[in-house]
Amino acid sequence: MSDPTPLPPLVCGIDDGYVLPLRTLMCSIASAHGEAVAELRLIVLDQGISSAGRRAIEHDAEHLGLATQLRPAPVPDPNYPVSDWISNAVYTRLSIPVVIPDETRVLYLDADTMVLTDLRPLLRQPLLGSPVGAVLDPQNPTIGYGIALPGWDQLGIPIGREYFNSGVMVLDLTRCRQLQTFEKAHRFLEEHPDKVKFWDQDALNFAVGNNWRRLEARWNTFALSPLAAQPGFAHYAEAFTPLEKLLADEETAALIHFAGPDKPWNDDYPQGRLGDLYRGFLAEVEGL
Ligand SMILES: [Mn+2]
Repeated sequence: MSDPTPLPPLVCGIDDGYVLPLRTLMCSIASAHGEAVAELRLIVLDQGISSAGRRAIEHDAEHLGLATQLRPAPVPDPNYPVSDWISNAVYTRLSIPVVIPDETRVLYLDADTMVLTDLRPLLRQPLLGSPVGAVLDPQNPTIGYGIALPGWDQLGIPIGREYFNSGVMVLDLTRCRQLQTFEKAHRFLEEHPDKVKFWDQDALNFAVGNNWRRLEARWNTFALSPLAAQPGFAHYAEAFTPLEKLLADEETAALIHFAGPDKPWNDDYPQGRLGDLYRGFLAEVEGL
């Protein structure tokens, strides 16, 4: 017998530039769940998606049998720091408690992820009172030994504290509201824009402190093998998260995260198993 309790929704947040990755992620979700896709719900935080983009998402949702709702998200504060390949849309996830006041728990997924197995165990993962469940960031696992939260010493954060990746998060929104987690993240970005390296992720780690539930690495496994094969690749966190283990994690991953500037929907993405898998879902989108 399956659990009759309705599952919390999945949540993504995108601007118009990420419509195709989102549709590819939706394909991977449908493929990983078979008929159980009918138990899932997806809420898309709409950060200025074009009407053609919205139509495409709704069309795919219907064909995949994935109940999908688009909700307008407020424009992030234009003064929040952005850099490199990252647009202001990275802060869309910080509007979750405001745009989704009607849920007590959600699973947030970045649009640069690919789902390979059933997400239902993750949707039901107990957080034991923590506001956030997440996976240790494989490239910046601890404060002071990577480049995350560069102002950590002035902010009073102890060296060596563990740091999570914000691309996959189970959020207990009731706890977040009690602890004012998102308010603290916003205040951090307003007060300390000079101490931000990883955008929303630094802000959420600052706000949450050490009070986050550690999830298994398979729920947010970075696609590192295609990058590790490139000349000039360096892994700075070897002492905490050995590269050999991270590469082995790809074999058992439930969810692959294409973090960083190299994206598998671009033609220059390195060849390999993960890129091939992604391109399979991309081709499926074109056929829907
Ligand atoms: Mn990401």
